[in-house]
Amino acid sequence: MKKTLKQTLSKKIEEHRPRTKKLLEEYGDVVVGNVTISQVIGGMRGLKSLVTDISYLDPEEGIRYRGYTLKEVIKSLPKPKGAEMPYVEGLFYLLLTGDFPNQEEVMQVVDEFSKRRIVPRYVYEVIDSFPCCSHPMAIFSTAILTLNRESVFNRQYHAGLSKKDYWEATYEDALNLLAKLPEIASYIYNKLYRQGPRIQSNPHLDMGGNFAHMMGIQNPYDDVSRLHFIIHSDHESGNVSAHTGHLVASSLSDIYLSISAMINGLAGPLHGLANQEVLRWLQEVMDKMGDRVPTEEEMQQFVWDTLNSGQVIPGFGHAVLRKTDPRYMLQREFSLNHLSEDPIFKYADLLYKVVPPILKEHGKAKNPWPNVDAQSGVIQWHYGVTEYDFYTVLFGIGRSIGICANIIWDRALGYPLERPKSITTEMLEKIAGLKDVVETEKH
Ligand code: NMX
Ligand code: MLT
Repeated sequence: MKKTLKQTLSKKIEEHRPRTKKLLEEYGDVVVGNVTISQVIGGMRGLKSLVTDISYLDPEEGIRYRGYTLKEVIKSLPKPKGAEMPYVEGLFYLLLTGDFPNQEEVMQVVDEFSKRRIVPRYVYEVIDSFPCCSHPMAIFSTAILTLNRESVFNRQYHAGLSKKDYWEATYEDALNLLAKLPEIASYIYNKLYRQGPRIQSNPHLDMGGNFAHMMGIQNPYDDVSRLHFIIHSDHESGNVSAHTGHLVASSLSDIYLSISAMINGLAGPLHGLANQEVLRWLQEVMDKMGDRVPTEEEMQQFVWDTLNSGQVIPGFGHAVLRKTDPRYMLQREFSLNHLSEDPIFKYADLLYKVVPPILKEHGKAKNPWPNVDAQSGVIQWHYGVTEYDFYTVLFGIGRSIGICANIIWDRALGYPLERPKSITTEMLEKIAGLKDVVETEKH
């Protein structure tokens, strides 16, 4: 009998623990890097202060999961019969263990997810009681938060759980939550935008297939969902959502509290909400153009108008990347194969051409190239999900997979409460050698 994911993970954790212990006990004083004033004031850009082995973001190359590029991940993970994109459950296996699962191993995880997918009724009641016009991200975050009473970790912690076993209870919570996210999200979608009878999940389908089924959208929306969840799952640990998840979990808040919090961070327009902003912004051009795709000159003017009014161009730029996001390119490739004739794709294609030179000329953004959010909504729109307020919920399902994997490992390696030190502006001025200036100004 093949080992389960949990058994395989347990072995990996035992093997890894001495590495962290050795670094801490024998090399704890080795300097990793200096911290500059611009990093302290400027959102800690580039400050090496987090550890994760699950993914690494190279500014030029883009993200690697467990050392593999996204192309390699998509090529090497097992796929459902006839599908273009792999099982999302297989990705979870890879993120947790660093190994590509075989067919039998991935089917065990599919089965685990299927068994854990049923959402308690009270969650639906909470969703139903939201006032109208609530943003789907607020509803999604609350629905996840509501599940906190189910936490296995909390129950076991209060019964006296040993620190070395924290990860196992966290693993149970993570699987229980991840299995339910497609159900919760599709319920929110149907409630807000379809008002029809809810489509019940199909226990024989994988995560992506089941999500497409519950959304009531024909294939290849199953592959769209698999691709979307996989490429959004992780982006190393410093981005707002991953960092929030890690930070909240570091106080031993359970998975539900941590993932709900990370969803709130993802819901900001500089982060995940940019995928909704791209479509909202494009709608303005579409409204002006009617049925016509704008000329290059018209689109350039629109981009300049946005910049000149002091707004950012959503879907472009990045805090770490200095090249086109490979997640953008994968979605562009998919779009070229499946929706190249759709006017919405032509709009995105035009932006791909006109925005980078304008941002370069504008001279502010360090990275003028498109990020993941410039293309994801275009694909959703093509398959009928035109309610762009919902797009960040889709990002949130994907991101939860990576963050859950990270939190399980955080617990396994005993990472402590996160607590950096803050200082005052006056202290910074003293460090900068401006002490006298400050004292003079005070008198
Ligand atoms: N349009 C206009 N200005 C921009 C853009 C953009 N797309 N990107 C950066 N800038 C500006 C930025 O606002 C800043 O201006 P100021 O000096 O006046 O504060 C300046 O360029 C330098 O910013 P950077 O160092 O290049 O970028 P930073 O690391 O601060 O921020 C983002 C990164 C992603 C927040 C920024 O590029 C942005 O606002 N992009 C648009 C929103 C977006 O697409 N976010 C999604 C990112 C991916 N995700 O899913 O999270
Ligand atoms: C992400 O996927 O989290 C975004 O690209 C933002 C980031 O990495 O900073």
